[in-house]
Amino acid sequence: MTIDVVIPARNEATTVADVVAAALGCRFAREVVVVDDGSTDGTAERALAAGAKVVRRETPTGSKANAMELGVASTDSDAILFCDADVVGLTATHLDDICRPYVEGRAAMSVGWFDYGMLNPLVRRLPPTSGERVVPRWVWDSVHPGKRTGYSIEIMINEVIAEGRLPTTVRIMPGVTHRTKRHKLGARKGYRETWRMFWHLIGLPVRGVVRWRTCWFYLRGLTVEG
Ligand SMILES: Nc1nc2c(ncn2[C@@H]2O[C@H](COP(=O)(O)OP(=O)(O)OP(=O)(O)O)[C@@H](O)[C@H]2O)c(=O)[nH]1
Ligand SMILES: [Mg+2]
Repeated sequence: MTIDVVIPARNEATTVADVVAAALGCRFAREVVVVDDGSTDGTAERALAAGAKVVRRETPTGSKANAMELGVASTDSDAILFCDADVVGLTATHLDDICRPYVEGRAAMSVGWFDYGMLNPLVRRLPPTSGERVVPRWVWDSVHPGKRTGYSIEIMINEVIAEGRLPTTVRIMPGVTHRTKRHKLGARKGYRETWRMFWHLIGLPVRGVVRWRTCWFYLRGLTVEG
């Protein structure tokens, strides 16, 4: 079984090299692919120097999901370990721990949550929204093409898993955080964008884009490890 790592990155020069280093150290990962479409801060160069294969487009694809699609298309692995490029504190051990339940056949999807400290017991019971997750290629292929857009792609992957009632494992990645939109865009714009994203996600079941039973599945069907 092969697992390739796909890292969508747009203007993540600050963190991308460390994320690539963690991915290259993951014992289950074969190849590490960074997808950069239109970065202006040298993200692709840093990723390349750190040892990643870089899929580069001069023009933006328009969204994280589109970038992920390019990354998946550039590999032929059986499974994909997705990872955001703006993660801080990530190590190869965190990624090994995410992959292990999948490799050992205990989970069809295994997800890592950021470390929210005292909130961890609550957070890890929620439908997972973080980008750090391993899924078999067929799960990605099963996300309806019309839903492979924007920043709700993780919810759409969740939906495929929930519809199949497939075993899912979540774990906290101790010490791992990320550069939020506030860091990247400044406080005012960052908070505005974060709220926009939050309401968009909340609105998905309300607007019928994803079924309520997807949420229900995650509230009762998760195996929490670590
Ligand atoms: N290649 C590429 N990567 C993208 C694009 N949009 C987002 N990304 C990357 O996808 C990852 C997650 O994107 P973020 O914008 O941080 O979204 P998020 O982590 O869901 O939101 P925050 O909680 O605000 O950090 C990061 O590595 C981004 O650089 C895009 O259009 N193209
Ligand atoms: Mg982020």
